[in-house]
Formats: sequence, structure tokens, C-alpha cells
Amino acid sequence: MNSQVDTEAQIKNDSKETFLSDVLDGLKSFPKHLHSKYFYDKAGDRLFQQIMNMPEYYLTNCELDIFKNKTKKLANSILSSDTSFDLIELGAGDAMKSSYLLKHLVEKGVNFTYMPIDISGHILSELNKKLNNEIPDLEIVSLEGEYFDMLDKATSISTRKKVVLFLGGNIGNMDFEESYHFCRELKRKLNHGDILIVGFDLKKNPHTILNAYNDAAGITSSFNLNLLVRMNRELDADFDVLNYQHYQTYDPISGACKSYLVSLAEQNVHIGNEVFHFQENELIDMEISQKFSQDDISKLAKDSKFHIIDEIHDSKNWFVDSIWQV
Ligand code: AVJ
Repeated sequence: MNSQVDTEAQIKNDSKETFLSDVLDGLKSFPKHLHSKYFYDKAGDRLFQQIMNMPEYYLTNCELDIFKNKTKKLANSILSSDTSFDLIELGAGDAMKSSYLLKHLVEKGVNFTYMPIDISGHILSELNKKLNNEIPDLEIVSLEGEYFDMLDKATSISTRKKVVLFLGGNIGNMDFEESYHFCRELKRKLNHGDILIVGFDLKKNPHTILNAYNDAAGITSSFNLNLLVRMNRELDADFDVLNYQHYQTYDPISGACKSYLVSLAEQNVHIGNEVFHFQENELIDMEISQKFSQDDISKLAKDSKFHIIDEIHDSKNWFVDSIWQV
């Protein structure tokens, strides 16, 4: 076995250890919680694809509207200086939105490398196939792992100017405190002139928001419950999945949209040598999808010491791609 393969096996192993210790820590806490970044195994990827196709889930279409119909405006804001650069996408997924920008830049003959970062290796290999097909001239270096680890790796590979994409409202998976620390850390890893494009889901009619996460078909429910299925398979846990129920909330004042699983009975769950007790109606805090006001965004940029250089909204004004510079 060569050292490259050795290292990859080690990383896979580490990530399984981290998954287990994160789960054990979360279930020992009060309230019990799990991290939504673990939603995305193979089944979770598929469920999220289904969510993006639901009529209630407006986020994807809004940002698609921006990338499809305001491509030039986007491109101009990152091409202000005519140097070559690396275009890094955090949580690239299927790059459905960014591929419009990629195509535009390649057609313009811009000198850049696309570096998608994703925690899902499965998603990255699908993405590579898709992009090789659709944009054969695109230069791609894919990076499988955690955002900041892979950002360090990207910086060690190349010292070019960086343009970082953090789309889809993924920043909403952090509360305000966490997103502030995240942006501060990101800023530390970037250089003067580097650019960050962040997609924020804006506050809007609360019914519209709640419906997007509380769909009639129950796909969001399956998306949450799938993490229990994943723990049963990968961590040898014994959750009785039918004994948990998805519960969604949206607080229009704070903008916090949150999902929980409710234990439908008093029950025990075993994971390794540990036993976890659930009372009837006890909750597991699963995911936050934070919604932002324009002031929230300005404050976040200011606190983490970025300058907002442009804001591109969809035609409904439900979503914004905010363009920040170091
Ligand atoms: C992928 C984090 C943007 O929070 O809107 C969709 C994930 N969760 N439905 C979101 C999700 C439930 C999604 N993000």
C-alpha cells in the first residue's frame, strides 16, 4: 500500500471516529442534539436532492434564478482584477447553480481552477463526471473533507487569488454565534483582495419558510430520520426509527428555523457500550436553518471584517448572494 492510500484510509478512519464521538457527545448533552452535517450519507444526498425538487423548497430556485439570469453581474464582481484565481466552492454538492458561472467564465477564457469541497466523496465523483461532460475545458481539483481542512489544502496547492463560494443558504446551518466564528476563521485563511460569495436565505412570510421545511410529503421528515438509520448502520446503534417523529419550528423574530426529533415513547438506545435513555416526548435538536435580515448580513460582514462589495437578489427578493472582499 503506498503512503497516499495509507493517508486516505487514515482520514476515512478518523472521520468515522469523529462521527462516533460527536454523536456520543451530542446524546450525552441536554438537550440531546446531533449535527446536521451528518445528514449527508448516500441516502441523505438523495433525500436532499428530493427536497430541492419539492414545490415548497424555494431556496434552490431562488439562487438558481441569480446564477442563471444574473451570471454576468456575478462574474463582473469577481473579475474586478484580471489575475488568475482559484474558485473554491464549500459544500459544492451537484454544483447546479455554480455551473452557470463556471460555464460563463470558461467561455470568456478566464484563467481559473474550480476546487469543489464536499464532505461526501460520492457527491464529488458524480460532480466530476457531470462537469467533465458539460464543461470539458474546465480545470477541476476536488477536495473531499471538512471545509477548513480542505481550504488549508487548497492554499498549500496554490497561492493564487481565491474566490470562495458558500451557497445554498448553507451558512444557515449555523446559529449567529457560530456563523460569526466561521466567517472570522474564513477571513483569517484568506488574503487581501480575496472574495467570498455567501448565499443567505432572507426572512419572509413565515408560512412560506415553515412550509419549506415541513413539507406535506414528509421528505424533510425522512431526511431527519435518515440520520438515525445511518447511526444504526455505521455506528451499530439500535434506534427504533418508527418511535421518533419529526417536528419543525420557525421563529419569525429570531429567524431560527429548527428541526427536532420527538421520542414517541420512553426508550433506550445502545451505541457501542453506551446506553441512552429517552423520556416520552424528549427531543433531539437536529438542525437549524437560520434566516437573515439585511441588517443581520451587514453586521456579520462587519463583525468578521469583510467589505460587502455587491449584493445580488433573486427576482422575488427572497434570497441574496452577498459578495464580500477581504
Ligand atoms: C442545505 C443547509 C441549505 O437548511 O435549507 C433542507 C438543508 N434541511 N431541508 C437548509 C435542509 C431541511 C438546507 N441546506
